[in-house]
Amino acid sequence: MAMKAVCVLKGTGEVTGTVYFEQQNETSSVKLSGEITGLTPGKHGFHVHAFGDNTNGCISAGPHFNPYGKNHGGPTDSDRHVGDLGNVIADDNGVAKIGIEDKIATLLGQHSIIGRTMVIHEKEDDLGKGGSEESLKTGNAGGRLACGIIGITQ
Ligand SMILES: [Cu+2]
Ligand SMILES: [Zn+2]
Repeated sequence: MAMKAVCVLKGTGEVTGTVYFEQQNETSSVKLSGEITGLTPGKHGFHVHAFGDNTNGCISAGPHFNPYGKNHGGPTDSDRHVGDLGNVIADDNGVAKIGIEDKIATLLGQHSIIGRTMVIHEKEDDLGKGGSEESLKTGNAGGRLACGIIGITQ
């Protein structure tokens, strides 16, 4: 059974975006598409955070979604949070086009990312390679520019 989801990113500044998710079945990867605008050019950390809670802004989304108790890493690492989708890259106009295929994050089953929060960060995610404790938790990606709750769509 295919599943589709969508997330509208908003924050306190100019950064906005829409992210679309699609997954064919339990064993297939999830495909993300869409666009984020208003960014500074370059890389920005992009994660699924644990809670679908934006009551106090993006900070209420909590830490990276990590149901298996792993360290922070990059999308291709085996030691990574389920929510670790790496970086998106904004062009000179501050626009990041999203084209991600991920094998770990899923829209289906017990550890689905639906109902959790997608966050776009101020800085580049070091993918756990920063050589510090913080790198293994957050990737030193800095502040949360915009976020939105991942919801089911048709
Ligand atoms: Cu994050
Ligand atoms: Zn992480």
